[in-house]
Amino acid sequence: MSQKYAGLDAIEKRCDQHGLDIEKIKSRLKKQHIETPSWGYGDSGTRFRVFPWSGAARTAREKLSDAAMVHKLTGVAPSVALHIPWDKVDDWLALKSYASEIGIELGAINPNVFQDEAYKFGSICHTDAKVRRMAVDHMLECVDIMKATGSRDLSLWFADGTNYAGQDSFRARKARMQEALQEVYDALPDGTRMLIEYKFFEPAFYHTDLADWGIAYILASKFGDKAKVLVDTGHHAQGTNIEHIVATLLDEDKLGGFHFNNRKYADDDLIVGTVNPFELFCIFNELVDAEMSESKVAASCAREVAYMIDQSHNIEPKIEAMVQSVINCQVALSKALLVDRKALAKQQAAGDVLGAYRELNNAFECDVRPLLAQVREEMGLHPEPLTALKENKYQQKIAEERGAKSGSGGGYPGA
Ligand code: PSV
Ligand code: MN
Repeated sequence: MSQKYAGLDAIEKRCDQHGLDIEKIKSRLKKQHIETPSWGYGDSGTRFRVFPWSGAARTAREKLSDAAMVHKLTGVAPSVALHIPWDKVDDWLALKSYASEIGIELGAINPNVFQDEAYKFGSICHTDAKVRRMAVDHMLECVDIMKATGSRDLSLWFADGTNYAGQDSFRARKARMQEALQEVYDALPDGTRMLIEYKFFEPAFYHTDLADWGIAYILASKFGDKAKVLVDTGHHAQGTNIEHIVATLLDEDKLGGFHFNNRKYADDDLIVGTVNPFELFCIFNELVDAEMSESKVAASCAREVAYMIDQSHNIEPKIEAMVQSVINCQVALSKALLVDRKALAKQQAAGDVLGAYRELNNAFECDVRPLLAQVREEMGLHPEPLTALKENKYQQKIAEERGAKSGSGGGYPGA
């Protein structure tokens, strides 16, 4: 007999009053898919210090095992993104079957073209054709890895940029970037996609070649349907309206995926939805709106979006942080599903500025925790994933087995 969670009545009442189908909402929540990143399970830090965490994953298999635990607890994190070469193994098929044994899948493949000595002045935008060749070859190797792992998405981010005006020619760099990416695009097997991520600064401080969604969109449009834009929520200037970007890309069939995280200032590794939960809700609201929309283009684009977390936790317990991240995405989706879209459209058409705002905000203010507990119970899970994590002692077990590395100066995860 299924238990009814305290507070679920309020949600049921809202659904009744607003003509929302609670069974449909629950079934959408059960289908949510949040991909976690392998690099979120290993030790990482800032350039000032890496604080070791007892139990941090040291190998690709350990990262998969941690990701499998996050999925076991939440039920909605069934795949793991890999970064190459951080997660490179000799036998991809063996890794793939290990993943499936522990109940997960290998997800997006992220080529790393920012850590080699050769990339000091860039990778695919470098003036030296030999360096560009090296970067393209690495991406082509990643396309081969995708064939072995069965991954759908090649997720691309470039650290390319300059630090001073005049350091290089913007247009020449743009041409080099386009030529390199075209070669990779042409190698993509059917059914796979290239996700083009942008970031307005860091590590370059004067200009970044792929700085914003406009540049990513231009490239993706030139290549074709398999090329889409990836929105990393932490990669915008303060105040940028991310939900507007999301809506625009959905409408153009060019939104490919997300890297979720949050930030107060400039770094982007905080847990998604912690600094600005309203922004995350507004992003999910656009996605749900597109999924339900009469526009076939936006609806089908929304259904194919890859929802990924991109966070390297520096001081947080890593598994707990990832479970919390997944929960925050569940909360945002639940609230977006509770928006009364018909009533909202009416308020918009009537020009009722604040009525429309309140219509949206009423969904944001719902306490969705009982709904999520109910959904989890129906999925055969513990209603509180963080309690289940504490109870199952997984973190103690890996701390004992793996121990802690000694700390070191900073660096990227996996460095
Ligand atoms: C860069 O800041 C980024 O967001 C890219 O997605 C990388 O692949 C990832 O972080 C890890 O460095
Ligand atoms: Mn990212």
